[in-house]
Amino acid sequence: MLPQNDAVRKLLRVKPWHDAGYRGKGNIVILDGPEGKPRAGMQPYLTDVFGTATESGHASNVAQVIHEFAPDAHIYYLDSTRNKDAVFEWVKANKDRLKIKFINVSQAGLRGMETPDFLRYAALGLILVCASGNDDSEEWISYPARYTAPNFIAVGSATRDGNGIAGYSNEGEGLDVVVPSGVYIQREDGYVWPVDGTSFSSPTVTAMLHVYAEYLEDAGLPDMTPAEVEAFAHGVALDILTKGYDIRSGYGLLVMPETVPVTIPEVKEVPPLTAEPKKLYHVLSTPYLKQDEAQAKADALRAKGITTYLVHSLQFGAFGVEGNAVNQQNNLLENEEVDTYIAQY
Ligand SMILES: [Ca+2]
Repeated sequence: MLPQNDAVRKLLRVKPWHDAGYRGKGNIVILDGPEGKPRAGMQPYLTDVFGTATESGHASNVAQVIHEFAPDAHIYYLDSTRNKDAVFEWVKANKDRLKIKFINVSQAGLRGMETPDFLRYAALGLILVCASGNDDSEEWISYPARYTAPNFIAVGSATRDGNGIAGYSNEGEGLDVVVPSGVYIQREDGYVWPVDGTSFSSPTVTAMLHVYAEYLEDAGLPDMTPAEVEAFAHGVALDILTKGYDIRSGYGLLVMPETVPVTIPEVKEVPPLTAEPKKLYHVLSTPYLKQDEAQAKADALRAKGITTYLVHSLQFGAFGVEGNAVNQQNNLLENEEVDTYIAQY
């Protein structure tokens, strides 16, 4: 990630989620034009699925913007302007294997023309995060962003400070949220520059929603339906401009929830209870330990023949006081026999 984007990551409250370990692991699809060749350094996270990219350009830039907000995500890029049916069939055949939830569409029908080709992706249950278009329209947003199914999240461009709307950003009914464009990306020779346009607001939103979905999965919570994703985006957005929904900013500036919600962490590899569990079970609570330090402590206990649960808690405040930690851990193990804890604060 580029330090030049620290300010926008802070504005959109993405940083605490990254710090808590939610950096967007998983897969995202982008449907874009022909210019999606990975630049040097992008190969680890960007796959040109059909190998048809002609050069590095618009689609490569979109992928870099996603990477700035979801650095652990892998991006599958397809040129949806050619071989449309083959592209669709690939997505249909691979979406479950790759657990694809979100598709970024930084494309817009010319002058508000319809783009029905994207409807079939929505019919698969996928969520298409779409740029509202750069026609400076004050009356309509472009398709596919304009489609009314909840599967289409329409994204416009806010100004850098998040308080206004960029002049070019299409405004109209159906606009869901805005975020700034002007995200910095890097060319192969090291040159860093900002990319402007709703094409580069949409991937920011794609990445943020993907990070939230990663959190839900990690917490063992159910996937959001398209309607729930839309409701989440509307609910978490900061209202700007005129009070309430307005066609310039939609529901407002999309930000992440202010804090990472507290959940009871999942305990992995619970061994079967043995005849005398009472003195065998230890729990290492490690809210502020580095993962490798916690692992070393757990290994040391195990080396002594003590069965040890290692509980990684990235949720801030989950174990505010020691007594709380004990209660939490009893609950999470559903085992009142646990009587020894090592808690680090
Ligand atoms: Ca408003």
